[in-house]
Amino acid sequence: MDIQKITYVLKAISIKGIVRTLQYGYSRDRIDKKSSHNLSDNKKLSSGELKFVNFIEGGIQLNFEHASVALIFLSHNLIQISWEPGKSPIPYSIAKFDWEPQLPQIKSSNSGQILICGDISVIIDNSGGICFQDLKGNLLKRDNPPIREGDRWSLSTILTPEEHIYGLGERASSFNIRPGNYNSWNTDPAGSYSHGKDPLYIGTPIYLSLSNAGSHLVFFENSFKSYFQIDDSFKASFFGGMLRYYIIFGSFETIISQLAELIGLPCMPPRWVFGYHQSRWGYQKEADIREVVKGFEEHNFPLNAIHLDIDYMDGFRVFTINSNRFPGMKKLSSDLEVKGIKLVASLNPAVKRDRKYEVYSEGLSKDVFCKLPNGKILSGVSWPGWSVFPDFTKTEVRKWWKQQYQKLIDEGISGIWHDMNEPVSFSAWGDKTFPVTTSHFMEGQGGDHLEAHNIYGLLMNRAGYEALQEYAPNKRPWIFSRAGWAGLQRYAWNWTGDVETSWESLKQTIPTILGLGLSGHAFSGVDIGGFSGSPDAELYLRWFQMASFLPLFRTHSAIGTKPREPWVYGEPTTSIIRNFLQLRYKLLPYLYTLAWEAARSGISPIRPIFWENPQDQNLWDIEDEFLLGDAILIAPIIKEKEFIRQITLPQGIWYSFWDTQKYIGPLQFEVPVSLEMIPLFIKGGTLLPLEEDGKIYLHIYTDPGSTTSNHIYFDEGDGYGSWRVDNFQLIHNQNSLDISWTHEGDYPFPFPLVTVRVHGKQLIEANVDGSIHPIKANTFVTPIFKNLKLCFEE
Ligand code: MIG
Repeated sequence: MDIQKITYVLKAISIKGIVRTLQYGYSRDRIDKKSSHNLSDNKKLSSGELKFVNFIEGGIQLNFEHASVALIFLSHNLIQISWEPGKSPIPYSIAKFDWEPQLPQIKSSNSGQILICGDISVIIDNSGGICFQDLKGNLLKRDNPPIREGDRWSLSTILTPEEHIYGLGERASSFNIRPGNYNSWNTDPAGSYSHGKDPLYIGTPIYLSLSNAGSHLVFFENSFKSYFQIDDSFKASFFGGMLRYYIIFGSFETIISQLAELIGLPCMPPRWVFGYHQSRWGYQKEADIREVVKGFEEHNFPLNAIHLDIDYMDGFRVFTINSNRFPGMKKLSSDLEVKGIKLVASLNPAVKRDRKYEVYSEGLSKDVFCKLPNGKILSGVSWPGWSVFPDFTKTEVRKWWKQQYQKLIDEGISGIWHDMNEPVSFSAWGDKTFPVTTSHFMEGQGGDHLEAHNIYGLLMNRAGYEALQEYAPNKRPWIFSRAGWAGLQRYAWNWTGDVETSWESLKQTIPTILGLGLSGHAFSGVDIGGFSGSPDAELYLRWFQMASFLPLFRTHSAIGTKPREPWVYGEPTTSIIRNFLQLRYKLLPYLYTLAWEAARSGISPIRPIFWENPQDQNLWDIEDEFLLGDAILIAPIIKEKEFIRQITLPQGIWYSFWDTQKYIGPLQFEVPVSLEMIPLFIKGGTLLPLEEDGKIYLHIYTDPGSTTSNHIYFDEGDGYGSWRVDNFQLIHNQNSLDISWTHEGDYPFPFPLVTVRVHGKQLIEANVDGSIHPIKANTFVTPIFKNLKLCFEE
């Protein structure tokens, strides 16, 4: 623990608080001692002898001596497998139930059952082993017969030597998580974390496999505490519940969009969210906020949001505002609104035990809090001291919790930040969460914390999302959350929590966010500069440069760290940061279009480099670069004093953003870098919209011989009014380029003129809908057009 960390921990926790964490640890252990979660006398059982076979809609059901399995094709490349016995999951994550019935061809033989649907054939042998093949007989996946031990299922899948595994939610590991051992048990690492820490806040049991056989994705719909051992095989073990999992085969686009069909699409955020956010645990009062805003104005730095950490509350009582520190929240929010700056407020699930506090007393009378098996309300420790916690697994509780947000919305709060929802109860030792025996309502089915823990945050977000929908009906809800599970993307973004301030954690950001994206969590971000410490100018700058290309673009830091407004480092840092801020704002039309695409397909704006060419194994381990959409490749600087950077480019033409230098991939090479920049490459064939000073620039990067299409999405920036999508088709010839421009939707094109700029060729003639336009420096200005022909120098 470094000095800074100790200071902030001490500042944050009083002596009384420390005593409480001792008391809590003691009481949690005592409660859990009585629990029956004891494995010792359970035998390992496999499914046993096959008894009989049933044909069911879309698939087959096999009854074995000790278990049964139902295998159903939900679509021709999405298969649901459910092994019983075991409690069925409440389908909190599931967005689609009415799949069009599939009619797989089924062949039974003495050695097993074969199902063929679309391009997939599945073979279930008589001991419960399942093989997946393509129609050519290539093996895609092989699951051993699962094993049951007491209430616990485990399943092992054989991996091929070259197979790479990605995802499992939020992981501080290498991007390829094989080999490794991982837990799914949402956890606050407390203080800060860096590479190797496990588990973290979001342990989504979704992974992507990439091998010579192609790619597939697996989602275990089982929220129980679980762990995954990945080496020669992928072994998944669950502390309870039936063993239900889904497998999706196909290309990345197919896999991710099918996943999104199953667990829901991310919601379309308001446009301001893509601007810059400033936050700090330690902006204590209104004057601090106004001061920060003034700083942004004085330094000519754009700003779209300020975040209020827990200090805005009255004694950490959730849904209250401290009236000494924030005597006029409404006035503050409306003053900021005029400047285009939104307020985002932090919320924790813990409710202070204080009879005079309405949320607590009302909650008591409505019976909303989690209870222990003896019927008493569970008390835990959080920022407000002894606290109780809503049981979000009950519809009426979510409804009650939802109603609380109205107070904040009435004060002009635009966005919500959900923290501590793993959930956390501070404890001097052991697991910093509820006793595992805590009883949850589980929509009437009843269940313990082993089952409810991982979905606690998901359901808190659901309540919050529904609150914003209801109380700010003309705005699009925007929440970001520290914890979550499969389905979180429907309600909230996330961020990577309390990352340590270090070069190592800067480096970790890329694999962590890529893994989140492949687990369904399309929109993430990181505390710029790291949470726990005080970065020097170089580390802050490099972190800032990387985050300029992440969905959530926010500086945040722990209490007790040095000030970290983006100008505090002075020159040259301040000017470089301003340039990156400006670049981010230029990219808004592109970012917003990616958000719209994500909201239709589930595909994260942040993608691994192998997305470009899954066949190229040299890309499978690249974790120091990422793609923003399919047009921009970012190679952030993640090492101290690095001025030469090794770059890997996938196949195709790539142009350096800074000087239009052309590269032909696949290629590995070195480029010199300076503090002023990080390497950025634009893919040939792209039409990249950049917005600057109220004008739009269409940057065209040529790729002779190809046909490409690009979209730009526009709307009011919030709400549910009209929209438009501009579609550009580009036919790139050797010395000319034909562009046709069509659009859908009623929203008027927001610019009177467009500036077209060509990269990679010398422009000699621009024919816009039949008339020739004057050209200067490879650039010309035109109103909206239908057809454009560009002619280049030979
Ligand atoms: O126990 O609200 O991850 O961003 O500043 C720490 C105070 C609670 C953890 C969050 C962090 C936030 C801090 N919170």
